Amino acid sequence: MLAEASSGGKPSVRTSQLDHTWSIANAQPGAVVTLEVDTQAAANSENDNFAFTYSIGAGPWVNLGTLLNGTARQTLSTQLPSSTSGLIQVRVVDTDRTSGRGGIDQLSIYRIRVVSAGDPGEQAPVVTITSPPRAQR
Ligand SMILES: [Ca+2]
Repeated sequence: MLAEASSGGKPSVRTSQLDHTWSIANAQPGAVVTLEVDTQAAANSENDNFAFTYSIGAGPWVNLGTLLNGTARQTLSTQLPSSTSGLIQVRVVDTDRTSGRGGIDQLSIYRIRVVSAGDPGEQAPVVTITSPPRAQR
C-alpha cells in the first residue's frame, strides 16, 4: 500500500502528492519481454489518479498507463524490447496536486515483474488464421 504525503499547512493550500520509484535489477533478454504492474487504487473523493512510467537502463521515462481511482484491480503491462537487460525502473506519480486537495489518496501494488520468455534470437509465436476467411469473422 502506498499513500500520498501531505504538504502540511493550512487546509486551503494543502496539497497531497505521491512519487515512488521501484528498481528491478538484472532483467533478462528474451524473445518476448513483458513488464507487468498488478495494482488497484481505491476510489477517492478528489478524483486523483496515478500515472505509471518506466525506464530501461536509466533511459528516458516512457508512459505505461494511468491507474484510475475506484476501478478494479488490473495489470498495466507493456512489451519491452527483446534485448532488454539490466536495470528497469517503474515510477508512479499522482496526477492531482491542486491546492486545497489535501486528502491522502492511496493505491495498492500487488506485484511488479518483468517476464522474459524464450531466447532473444527466437521468433515469437505468430498465429495466422486462414479459416474462416476474414470477411466471415
Ligand atoms: Ca494528490
